[in-house]
Amino acid sequence: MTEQITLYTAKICPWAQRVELALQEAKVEYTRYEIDLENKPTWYASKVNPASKVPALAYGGPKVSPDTPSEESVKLAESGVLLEFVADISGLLLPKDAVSRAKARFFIETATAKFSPAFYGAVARGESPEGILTVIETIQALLPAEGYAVGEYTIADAAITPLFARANVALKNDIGAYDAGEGVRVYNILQSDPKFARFRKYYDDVTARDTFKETFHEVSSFRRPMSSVVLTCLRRRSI
Ligand SMILES: N[C@@H](CCC(=O)N[C@@H](CS)C(=O)NCC(=O)O)C(=O)O
Repeated sequence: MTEQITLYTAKICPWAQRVELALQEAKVEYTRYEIDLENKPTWYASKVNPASKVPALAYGGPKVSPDTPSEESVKLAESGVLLEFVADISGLLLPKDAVSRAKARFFIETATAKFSPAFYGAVARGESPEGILTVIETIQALLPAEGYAVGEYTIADAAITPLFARANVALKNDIGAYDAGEGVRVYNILQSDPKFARFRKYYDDVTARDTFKETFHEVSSFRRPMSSVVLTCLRRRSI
C-alpha cells in the first residue's frame, strides 16, 4: 500500500477507536493526529471534516504535517464508512464469502443501533442500566458459539469493542446519571450471572488483543464527572 493515511482521532472517542483498531489489525501504516475535542483547531472543519468530528482520514496526496492537510488528499469521515474503507484497502477484516460478510455488517448495524442508545440513556439520561443488560443479551445471541462476532476477527469486532469497553468502565466505577450503586450492581450481574458467560468470553477475547490495549485509553475516556465531550461521544446521531 503506497498511499499515505492520516487519521484524525481522539483517545476519548469510541467511534475513533473503531478505526484505529481496524487500521492496526490490518497492519495499515498511518499517522495519528490527536484532536482536542474541547478546543478543536480552526483548520479542522474547513480542511478535514466539515462535520468537525473525529474520526476522519486524509488519504493519499503528499506526506505533509497533519496540521496543514494537503488539498490533494481525499478526506473521509464516519466510523462505519472508515471501517469498510480499511477492509477495502487492506483486503482484510471481512470474511471472503458473501454470507459471512453480510453477517458482519448485520452485526455492526444491530449491535450499534441497540447498544449506543441503551448506554447513552443510562449514563447521560439516568435510565436504568438494566437496559444495557437487555441489549447485551440480544447482541450475545448474535455471537457464534466461540470466536469473534463472525468467527474470525473482522470490522464487526472493531465496531463494538470500543462501546463495550466504555460501558465496562462506566458501570464498574458507577459513573453515570443513573441512581448511585446501579452501575456497580449491573456490572456485578454481568460479571457473575451464567446468562452472560458467552458475552464475558467474547469481551475477554476482544480486549486481550494488543491492538485493543494500544488504542484504549481508560483514563482519557472517563473522568468524573463525565464531561460533555464524553456524553457527546456516546450519543449516536448517525453512523
Ligand atoms: N457518527 C460519527 C460520530 C462521531 C462523533 O460523534 N465523534 C465525536 C467524538 S466521540 C466528535 O467528534 N464530537 C465533536 C463535536 O461534535 O463537536 C462516527 O461514527 O464517526
